[in-house]
Amino acid sequence: MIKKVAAIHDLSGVGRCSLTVILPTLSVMGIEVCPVPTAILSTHTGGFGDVEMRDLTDYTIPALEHYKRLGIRFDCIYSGFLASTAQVDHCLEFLSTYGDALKVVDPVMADHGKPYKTCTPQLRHRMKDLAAAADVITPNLTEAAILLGEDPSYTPKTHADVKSMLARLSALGPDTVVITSVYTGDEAYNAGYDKNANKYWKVAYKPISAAYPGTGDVFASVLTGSLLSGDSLPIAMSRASDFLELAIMTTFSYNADVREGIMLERCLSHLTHDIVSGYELL
Ligand code: PXL
Repeated sequence: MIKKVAAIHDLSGVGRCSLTVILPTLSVMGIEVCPVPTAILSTHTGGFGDVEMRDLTDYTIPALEHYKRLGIRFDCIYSGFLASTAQVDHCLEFLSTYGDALKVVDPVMADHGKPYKTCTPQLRHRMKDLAAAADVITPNLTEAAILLGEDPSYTPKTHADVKSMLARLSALGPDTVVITSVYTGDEAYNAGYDKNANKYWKVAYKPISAAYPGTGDVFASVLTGSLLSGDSLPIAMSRASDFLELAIMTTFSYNADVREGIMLERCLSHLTHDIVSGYELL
């Protein structure tokens, strides 16, 4: 059977992020995506000036009610960029309605030590409630610090610091935590924790000196698709890291406008093969 994911994210017209990358990524992995848009934006909020945005807060619950009337089943509820604090409650309603689904929360709020323009202090505060209700969370380092009530620019110095962050995030509720874009010593990696197995994982990647928007969304999508296909956490992390490394290397080689995100169209076919280059215990 084809797995079905309700993806509660925004739709940004230009800049390859959120639903425009989630849909093709999960589709090519053989998973059906049912988008539940939280907002429509002309571009993402990272560098295109005055964005045209429509908040769809009044849409989420009526859409859920319709799915309930139809008896639609979802194997996974996957939330990301939210436009209002009310949408935190709407996501919680989705999660409690589909209690058996895999609950993936990507707490999209910030990056590189700074919150995104639209992410208010209230929304940052409430995102913790959503993370607490998840099975899997995929914050980047800045979002991880925010969820833990630390300074958004906090950077861990050692593996022990990273493991402490992972354990404290898991203590909020989720059994599986993956922190992306961690840098300690001279190594860049994605770090994961599986509470049930009590194991910490590290998947290293080659860093590139350009920060493309939407990479967190692609990472969380590949991870979700992989977990839904039955992969273990280190394999899922490895597939997501390897794919991102390939997509970023490809995009960088063309000297493309960073704001436009990664050249997914050139790389998606790689997701049809198993690419697992390696993982280590953290
Ligand atoms: O990729 C994260 C993201 C998602 N959605 C919107 C964004 C961003 C990051 O800038 O602006 C609208």
